[in-house]
Amino acid sequence: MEKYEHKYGADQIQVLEGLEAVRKRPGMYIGSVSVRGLHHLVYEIVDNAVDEALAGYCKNINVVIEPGNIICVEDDGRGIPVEIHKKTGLSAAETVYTVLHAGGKFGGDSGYKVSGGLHGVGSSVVNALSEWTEVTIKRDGGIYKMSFERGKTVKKLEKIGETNETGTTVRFLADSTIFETLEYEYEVLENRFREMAFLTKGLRIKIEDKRGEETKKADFCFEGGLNSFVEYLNRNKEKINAQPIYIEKNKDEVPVEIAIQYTTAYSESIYSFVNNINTIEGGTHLEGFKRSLTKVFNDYARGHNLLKEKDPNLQGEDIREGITAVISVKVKEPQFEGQTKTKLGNSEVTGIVMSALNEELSAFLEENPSVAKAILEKCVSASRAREAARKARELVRKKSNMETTTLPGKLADCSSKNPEECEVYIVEGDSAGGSAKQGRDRKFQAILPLWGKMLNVEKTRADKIYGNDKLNPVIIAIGAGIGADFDISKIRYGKVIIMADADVDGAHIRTLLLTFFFRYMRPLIENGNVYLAQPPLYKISKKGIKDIYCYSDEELEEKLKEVGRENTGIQRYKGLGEMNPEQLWDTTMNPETRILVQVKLEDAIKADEIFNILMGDDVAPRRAFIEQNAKYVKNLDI
Ligand code: 28F
Repeated sequence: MEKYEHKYGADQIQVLEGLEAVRKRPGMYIGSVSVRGLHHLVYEIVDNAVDEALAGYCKNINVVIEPGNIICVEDDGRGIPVEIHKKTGLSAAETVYTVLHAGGKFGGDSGYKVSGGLHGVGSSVVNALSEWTEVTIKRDGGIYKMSFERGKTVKKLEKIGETNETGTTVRFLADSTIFETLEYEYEVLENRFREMAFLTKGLRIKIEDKRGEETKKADFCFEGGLNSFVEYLNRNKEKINAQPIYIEKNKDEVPVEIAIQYTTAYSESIYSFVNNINTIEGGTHLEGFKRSLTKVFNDYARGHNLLKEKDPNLQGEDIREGITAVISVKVKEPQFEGQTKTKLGNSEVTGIVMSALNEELSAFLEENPSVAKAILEKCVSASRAREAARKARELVRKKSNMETTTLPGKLADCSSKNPEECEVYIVEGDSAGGSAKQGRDRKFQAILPLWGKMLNVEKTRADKIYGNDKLNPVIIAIGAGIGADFDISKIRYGKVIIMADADVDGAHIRTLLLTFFFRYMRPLIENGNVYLAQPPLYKISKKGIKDIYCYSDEELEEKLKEVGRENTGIQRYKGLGEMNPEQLWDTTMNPETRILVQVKLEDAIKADEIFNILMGDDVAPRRAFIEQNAKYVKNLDI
């Protein structure tokens, strides 16, 4: 730290160079300059307010998206300190907003136990990447204000009034010369703040979107913490234990909070957080959770004769079938690993989570024998299904060994064997499949037609997936296995493209296939290999001009204005089958002209929920979801 201060000291020029580095390589600090990076700016500021809440001083955070995509975040914490900082010669507040890593600099004994985000370095990054920033602080009886442009101080901190309240308010406009878009997505922010409120028991976070004619708003405050989180995740599911199992414990100064509730579903939904950051890649805390869960349930089952002596132990996956759980730990010096730096590496955390859960979960099971029995019955039946699945899988393997490289009969493969350039179109219906086969470039494009009713994996246990005659061709064509066996390095095509009609049936098959990929080949989605083809909705034909294809109603209107409506033919395509091979190539398959939508996994929690709603048993939430989202159905982003 000494060295650091020496280097930057009071030298303003160096400070500016620091922020200049952020502007030169914004991706290094916020991941990207897409809408994702834009949202990151808001999270950085809100994280600081949440840190103040974790320190025990802030109860309310208000976020407003103002017209013009200005963000305003307000908290009722202590207010950022305003006195002059000895080393920099600047006020502490200005230092926080202009010196890169300033947060860490004060980190040691500022009363901040742990911190999310970039550990407090966020403020100066947001400042550097904003056209302007305004910070207002209420503290020590006064109201103080300062402002910046692109990270540079344009108005020093000055006292502008008196108050006996405390808190910090930050307003900023992201820099349009840096970000691809300034358009915040309300739903994405709302989701993140709901999650943050679940993770910080008792903290109230409000969000308001004042950009449109109608203000959208939400108000989140959960006294139940993770208990509320799990109840929310399971709100549309059939529960096995009515109340989540809730554990809150401090072990070796690491706060551990866990909530568990079993449902009758077949999937497992476990979400883990470290310092409020979603650890998508898991890590040592998740490892500890899984190990303890397996041990405690096996011990209980043996102790209570639910497993006989000759029975093998239940496996982890048996015990996790139908589980919904959230794990949150707060770690002082987290080490993040993995591709996206969302995997906890601190080895001591495994044991900490294990010992917390071992004690509390076994006590819970002893006190609630009927719940324990209901859960274990489900685990035992999951273990039988797993055994059946293993047999089914071996059968499939044996078969495919005998037939060695036999690809599905319906697959028209491409001649190239280089996965990087190869694509497979999964096409609904034989007639569209026929056109696609004739229209394709057979060097790198393969066609797999599907027909008949696709299996809904959301309502099916794993043993029925293996050997299913609708899914098997898809599995074998892709060539990388499924479930725990899935190996992304073996995929035969770099692009797996779902091509379905732009109607309700097409949407259905698309969702069925996406559900299957999400549950059984998730890395394929995570790795960005799954695409949706976008066939045109209309063709405009007019003498003397080339046919024009339109992919939406808006585009049709626009193009009709350009060419005029007189003597103009408009064809509405009802299905892919109506297009001849050449048209299909021109509009949907030619890499030069086609539109492909890459399926992205922005938010696995949301995606899990959507698939469950769309494909699960409960009808009412499905109808509500479809009604709410009808206008988006064409581009279902998960
Ligand atoms: C809308 C965004 O950023 N809120 C914040 C505080 C409070 C303190 C603080 C912040 C100590 C010296 C680094 C107050 N009193 N909302 C926010 N509230 N930062 S950010 O301290 C900053 C560190 O510089 C604070 C006593 N200790 C800490």
